[in-house]
Amino acid sequence: MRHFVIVGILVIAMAVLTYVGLDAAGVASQMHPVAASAQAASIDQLWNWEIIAMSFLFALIVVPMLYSLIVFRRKKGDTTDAEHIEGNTPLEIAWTVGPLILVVFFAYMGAYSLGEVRRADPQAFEVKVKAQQFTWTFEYPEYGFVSTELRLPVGRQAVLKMESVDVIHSFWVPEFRVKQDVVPGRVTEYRITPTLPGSYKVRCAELCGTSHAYMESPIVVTTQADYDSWVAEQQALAAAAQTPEGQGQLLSVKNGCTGCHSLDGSALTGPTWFGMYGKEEELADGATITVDDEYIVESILDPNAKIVSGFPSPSVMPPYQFTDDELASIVAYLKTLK
Ligand code: HEC
Ligand SMILES: [Cu+2]
Repeated sequence: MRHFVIVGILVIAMAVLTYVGLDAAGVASQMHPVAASAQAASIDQLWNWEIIAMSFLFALIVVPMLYSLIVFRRKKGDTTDAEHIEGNTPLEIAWTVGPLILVVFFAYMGAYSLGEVRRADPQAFEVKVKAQQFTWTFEYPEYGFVSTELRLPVGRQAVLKMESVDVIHSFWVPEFRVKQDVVPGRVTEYRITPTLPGSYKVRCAELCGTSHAYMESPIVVTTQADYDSWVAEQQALAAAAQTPEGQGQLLSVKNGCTGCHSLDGSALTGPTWFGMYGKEEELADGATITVDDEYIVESILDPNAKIVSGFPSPSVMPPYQFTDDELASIVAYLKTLK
């Protein structure tokens, strides 16, 4: 009996020490980035309960093992056999009922946080998300524009209706905690209520091809006022799409081009569009061409026809299909980028 009391006390002490140690090492709190959504709360709470259970189970195994190793060590000269034990009913009941309670508790906690994460706000506004190798695009049907970054006002639930045009992707913003697959041929739903203004990133969390690692887009959470002025800006941009240049700009945003091609000279997955038109371009095979209408059209319809020097072959750019009108407006738009 004395041994049980000592081991019991040691187990509790060890469990507390383990939990405090893990917490100080940042496992319970800092392993996650800052929580930036209402949905994060119940997930972080579940995580915390799991760390507590882990600390206790760790102590429950390690303490009796070490205690037995030290206290019940064979004495010098003792050659007798150990005591023969034939089952122990109370012990068997305990190790069946204990884990059962634990599993039921976590099943309840899991179901509870799933319910919290999925809870629909009738006031939620919709954003259509399109995933494709290797970009995200965000359509705001309420306002009629498309964007390569996702802007959300703080404190309002957004419901993302997500579709993939090619393979399986996964929408993951670590600060929001929730993660959801995007599957071709069906629409998946993702509900989020941002609570903390700031800049985050959506990362694709499902290996989806060669440039999977670069499949990330900005997420910006702002106050309602900043959000409203951004919406007005985007709407003005969409209105400007009446001209061929504007139409070309809209097409390139809508088709995810600007996820790979920067407009300001910076390097993304593809060559920058800044100053591209009319420039002498070196190709992977050593030839040099001048970027003109014909070359641009060919690059869009058949990216593998000519690979720009320094980029992998076959090209990571998918082939596109456009009408002649659309191609002309994309060319017109590219001419303006200098
Ligand atoms: C997944 C990333 C990706 C997407 C999306 C993408 N591209 Fe590209 N693009 C590339 C890469 C990489 C290259 C360079 C390799 C090559 O020549 O194919 C390239 C090359 C080009 C070139 C030739 C550039 C030069 O400097 O010679 C043009 C023009 C072009 N893309 C237009 C487009 C248009 C228009 C769209 C959208 C309709 C688009 N791209 C979408 C990655 C992409
Ligand atoms: Cu992906």
